[in-house]
Amino acid sequence: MRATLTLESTIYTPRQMQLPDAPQLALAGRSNVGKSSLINALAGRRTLAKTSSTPGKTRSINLYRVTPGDFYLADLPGYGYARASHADRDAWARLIHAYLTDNPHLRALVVLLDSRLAPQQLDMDLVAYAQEHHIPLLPVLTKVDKTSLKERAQVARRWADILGTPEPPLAVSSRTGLGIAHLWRSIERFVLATIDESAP
Ligand SMILES: Nc1nc2c(ncn2[C@@H]2O[C@H](COP(=O)(O)OP(=O)(O)OP(=O)(O)O)[C@@H](O)[C@H]2O)c(=O)[nH]1
Ligand SMILES: [Mg+2]
Repeated sequence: MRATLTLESTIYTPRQMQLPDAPQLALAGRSNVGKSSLINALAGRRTLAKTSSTPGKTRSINLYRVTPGDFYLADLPGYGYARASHADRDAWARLIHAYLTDNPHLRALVVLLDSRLAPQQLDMDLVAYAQEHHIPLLPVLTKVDKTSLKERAQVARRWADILGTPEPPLAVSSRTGLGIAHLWRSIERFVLATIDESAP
């Protein structure tokens, strides 16, 4: 898909939460897992979303408008970085909770999972949270340029077990572009499913 992404709003607090009246998918995952890099890879641009090798780069919900298609991708701040204070963690939880619940336009949570790591408790907590709130999941294994096929397959199998899905998470690399076209197709499926549901 040839898409243009435009940063439309930046939300730091639940009070700033003015969401567009259009379908949205949100990218969530641990800090440093590669959410902002994935936004750039999807956009085919290097510097649209700010990335950093230091965890905790994205501190706001950044909403990107996708055209054509007229839907939104939200880059969420990452969780679980060691230097975050309790206050930071509370603020993160409140912001994400406010966004994820009470958002009738949220079509799916794209959960980013590091292909180099065994499933982490915080990631499993996020998955459980989404399942409790009936938010559809689109699981993605990131940074697969850093892992062998064998390592990746092992992590993917463990995640398929945890998620209770026959399909393993989608493998992507923002560095090489592997899996990006496939991810676009999956994203489009979630957006189009809405249109079908709302058809008379
Ligand atoms: N090798 C490799 N490195 C990647 C890939 N994606 C991201 N990175 C690197 O991982 C680091 C973190 O990337 P970000 O995209 O900033 O991560 P984030 O999830 O947005 O992090 P927060 O904003 O802190 O939540 C950066 O140094 C990126 O260059 C990838 O596909 N392959
Ligand atoms: Mg980020």
